[in-house]
Formats: sequence, C-alpha cells, structure tokens
Amino acid sequence: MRIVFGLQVFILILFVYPANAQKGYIRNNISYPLGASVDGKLLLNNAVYRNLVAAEFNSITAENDMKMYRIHPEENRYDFTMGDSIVAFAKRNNMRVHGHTLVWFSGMPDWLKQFKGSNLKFEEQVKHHIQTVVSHYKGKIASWDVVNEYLAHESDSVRTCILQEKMGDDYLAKCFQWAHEADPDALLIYNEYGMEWSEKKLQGIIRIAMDFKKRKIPIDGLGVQFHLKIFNSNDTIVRVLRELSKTGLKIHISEFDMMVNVGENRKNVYTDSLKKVQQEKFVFVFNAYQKEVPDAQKYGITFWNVGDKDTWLRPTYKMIEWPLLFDDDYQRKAAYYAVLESLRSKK
Ligand code: 9MR
Repeated sequence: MRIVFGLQVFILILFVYPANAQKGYIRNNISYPLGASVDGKLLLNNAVYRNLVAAEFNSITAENDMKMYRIHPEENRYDFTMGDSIVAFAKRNNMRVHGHTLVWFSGMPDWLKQFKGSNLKFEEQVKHHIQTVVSHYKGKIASWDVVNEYLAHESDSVRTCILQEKMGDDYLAKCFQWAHEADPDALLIYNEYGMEWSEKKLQGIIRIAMDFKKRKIPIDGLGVQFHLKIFNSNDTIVRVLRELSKTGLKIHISEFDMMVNVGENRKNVYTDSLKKVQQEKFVFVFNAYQKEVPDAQKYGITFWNVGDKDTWLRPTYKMIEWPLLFDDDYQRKAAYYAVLESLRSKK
C-alpha cells in the first residue's frame, strides 16, 4: 500500500513539477515567440548570457552582426562569421532567427557610402547584397527586416538618404522584390520607429502597407520597434497596435525596451517609483499586444538585447539606463515577474 502511494506521489511530482516549472517563464505563457536581440561576441564569450538567452527566449535577432557594415565590409568581401555563429546557436536551441537588417540608411559600410559608380551600378550593389545575404541564410532565417527606417523622422515621406538619392523614392519596393526572389519562403518585414510619437508616421506606414498589397509587392509584416519611454501614452500604444493590425500584416514588436531616465526624471537613479511605473508599462504593452493583435498576426515581441548592462542606450546617450527585464547581472528584475504574473493570471 505504502509503496503504491509512494509511486503515485512520485508520478505526480514527475508530471506536475516540470509543468509548473515551465510556467515560470514568460515565453511559456504566451502564444507567440519571445525574442531578444543578441551580441554575437557576448553569446560566444559569456556563458551566463548564453544560458539565459537559451532559457528565456525562443526567437533571436542579431543586434548588429548582420548589418551591412558588418556582413559586407568591403565591396568584394562578405563576412558571415558572427551571423553564422548566431544562427548555429539558434539551431542548437530550437530558436527562430529573425534577420536584421538587409538595408538601413544608417547601417551602410563606408565603401558603399562613398560609391563612385553610376546610380544603376549602386542599385546593382544593393541588389547583390540583399540576394547574397538572403541566399546564404535561405532556410535558416525565417524572416528579414528588409528595410529599416525608410520614412523620415516624425514624417510620412521618404527619408532623404543615399539610398533614396541613388535608387529613387520607391527603393523600398525594389528591396522587397529582390529579397523575395532570393528566398520566397522568408517572411519580409518593414521595420520602423517612432509611430508612438507621430501620427503622421503611423499613417505613412499604413499607407505603404496598403500600397504594397495593391501592387502585389511581397510584404508579410510590420516591425514596430517600440523603444519606449516610461511616459509614452498607453492610449497611443493601443492605437498603434490596433491601427497597424488592420493592415492584416504580421506585427512584430521588434526592438522593445523602455527608458526611465528621461525628462524630469533624469537623475541617474533607478528609484522604486520609477521601477514601478516601468513595470506597469511593460505589463501594459504585453496585454495590449495580446488584445489588439489577432493571433494569426502576432509575430512576436523581441527585446533589444537582454540585460540592462548591454543596452545600446548607455553608450548612445552616454548615461545610465535600465530599459530591460534583466538587470546588470542578468538576473530577472521585478518587472519580469510582474509580466509573468499578469500573463499567468489571464490564462
Ligand atoms: O543597438 C544597436 C547599436 O548597438 C548600434 O551601435 C546601432 C548602430 O548600428 O544600432 C542599434 O540598433 C538600432 C537598430 O539596428 C535599428 N533601430 C534603432 C536601434 C537603436 O539605435
């Protein structure tokens, strides 16, 4: 009798414990992938970082290692070393890879910025770049940010940049077509920032999406970067997700983080009250994504790197920031648990 009872308890522990342990991760409480952008070198050299990424996320993006200036540093030389290493890591850990980014005005190598040939030759270079990179990762990378930040700041018109000067305003459509030719199975995404600040920009993105559909330009999704600040309006966050979803395209929150050290709060101190506001807004964004984006259109939520220590905001703005769910020691912050609890309570 006692043995049978012991066996029952054992079996119960065997099944219930792992199931509960699984629920202790955000990724296991959502129906869409949870992603992070990663630094290839950190992934190779830091085991704590590596293990954390493997445990917490099921989608990854290279923060910089697949950008044109890294992957195509000279006209006749591609360097896939770091990109390949990220893809291999993802494969070992059953993760999706989202490619970032084929074309970006700000991510171009010097040789192309200083290109002396004709406009047609410039265009051929861009086409060659896109098709070489997409072909290299065919079947390994599920989706690409084909063009990043096509529209001008807080505007609905095309950004003036070397790509637009040499290839014309419609360079966006050309890039999508070239990427599609190289891998018809890869999902193609147009990634943008700032629609949470600018209604004009939001409308510009929607106009492009609808125009592409009409012209049968192969586009599958929209990337909403969401580099938020704690005082971004919740109503606007909802509106952005709702309006973009109406295009029918997949919606990827693609570069999520949240600045706290801003405006009148800029005191370089991460106070309890700031932590609380930040944590509530993280919860809000997860809930808004769940509610506003139809399931079939949820491409995922991707954080822009993993722990506060490695955020781009610190070197870029030369100040301390704490914009992520993990702290400087790669430990879960209270915000992580707040999101987790909120997701679990809604199940
Ligand atoms: O986080 C990235 C930072 O490490 C790089 O120095 C920078 C320039 O390549 O790009 C940052 O990532 C950007 C992303 O690629 C596109 N959207 C804005 C991001 C923050 O600048």
